[in-house]
Amino acid sequence: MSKLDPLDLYNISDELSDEERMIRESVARFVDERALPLIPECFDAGRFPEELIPEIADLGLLGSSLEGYGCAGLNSVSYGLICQELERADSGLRSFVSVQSSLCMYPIHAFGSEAQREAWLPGMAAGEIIGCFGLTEPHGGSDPANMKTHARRDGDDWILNGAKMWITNGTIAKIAIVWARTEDGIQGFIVETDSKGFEARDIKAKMSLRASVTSELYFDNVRVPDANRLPGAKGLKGPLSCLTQARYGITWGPIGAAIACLSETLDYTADRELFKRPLAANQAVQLKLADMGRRITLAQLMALHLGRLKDAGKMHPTQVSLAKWNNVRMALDIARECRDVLGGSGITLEYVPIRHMLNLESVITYEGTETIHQLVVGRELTGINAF
Ligand code: TGC
Ligand code: FAD
Repeated sequence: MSKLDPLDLYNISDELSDEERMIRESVARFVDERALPLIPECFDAGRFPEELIPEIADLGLLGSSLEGYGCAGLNSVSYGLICQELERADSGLRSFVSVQSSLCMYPIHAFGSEAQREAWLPGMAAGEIIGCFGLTEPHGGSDPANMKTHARRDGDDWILNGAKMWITNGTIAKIAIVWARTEDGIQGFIVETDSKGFEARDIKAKMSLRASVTSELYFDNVRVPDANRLPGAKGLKGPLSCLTQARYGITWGPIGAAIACLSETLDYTADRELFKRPLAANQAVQLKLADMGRRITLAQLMALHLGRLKDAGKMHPTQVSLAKWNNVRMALDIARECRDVLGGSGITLEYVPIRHMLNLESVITYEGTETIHQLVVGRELTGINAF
């Protein structure tokens, strides 16, 4: 019998097309050769590696599943694999690509006018124009229907006032997709960040996603031309549809983080000798490792099936909630357990688990907290809205 790959126990790779495998391998190469040598220092310094943006763009990873406008037009499984490989390096790198692709380019592609698509998407695919997505507000992100940021019509313009909180890429963005209450319901605006009255400030002293930019946005009578309003989005459905795209990517990303943790822990427990035998020779340790293999395999199967459903146009948002909940919880628990198995070494940035563990505390909170996704699934099962 041939030996199984400990990080792919069900040979998921065999289920991928040649193109999907090739994409995964090229992103994996970028991660190993270019990202991983930089990431621990970036995390330590609290710095996003902006110097990687041109290479990320050259690989076609920005807006990769969109058609036209300089985008690669890949399928959803390929987008998932991209997220998985990037998050094998760091959740911050995957976050950057999620926000640019699913939260900024997707709404322009799906809800924008032809002029907006032509004006913004090619530069965004090339990594020359960075976007951020402003939905969450300081008084409570789980309930975006209660947003206070508002836009008032003034001739051919809109006047925007309010604030957004916890915004990835905020201070490096050239445009912000801002969701605001209007007389005609919630609408989305492409706000140029050099507009008068717009301010972005970095949130400091984060203990999670340190290799990512997280900001607050302020709008003080910002004048936005009506030409920058997304004409195809009315109501909360607009931003929630963007979240479905990004959450889908997040069902794959944490698998990469979990794989990175398990891989390092397998090496560590094989090499480390305690009580005259390798740590991996203890039943108590093998039980932990086997359980990690089980949980990673289940997450891989879930993500792949979800991706195939999405590519067939059959994916339901509740299925995304189920997978986001399961796969982030899986990765967070595995990162914490790997940190423990590494003993004292596990608390340093020399090994990956503590960095992934800290990052995953954000991943389990953003794009809908674990509780929100549990309640979405509960609502589906019972028909009762418990929010
Ligand atoms: P509800 O009444 O359920 O729905 C309002 C309308 O939206 C539709 N809808 C969806 N459409 C697409 N995808 C989804 N996932 C959708 N969920 C709902 C729904 O059909 C309805 O349409 P219509 O036509 O009937 O009007 O809305 P609700 O107010 O009860 O809220 C439901 C709830 C709690 C699930 C929602 O508010 C929610 O998801 N809250 C969590 C908010 C959240 O996830 N924020 C994330 C902010 S962005 C972020 O975190 C980026 S991190 C980026 C990174 O760095 O990776
Ligand atoms: P709250 O909504 O105040 O929730 C607090 C607690 O209450 C949570 O545990 C929650 O699960 C629980 N809770 C809420 N409602 C219920 C209920 N009905 N029943 C039981 N428990 C409940 N947002 C953006 O718009 N754009 C971004 O780019 C972005 N990037 C982010 C990056 C980072 C690093 C982080 C940490 C967040 C980011 N967010 C972004 C915000 C993120 O989406 C919110 O943090 C998240 O939606 C939760 O909102 P909140 O932090 O206000 O918590």
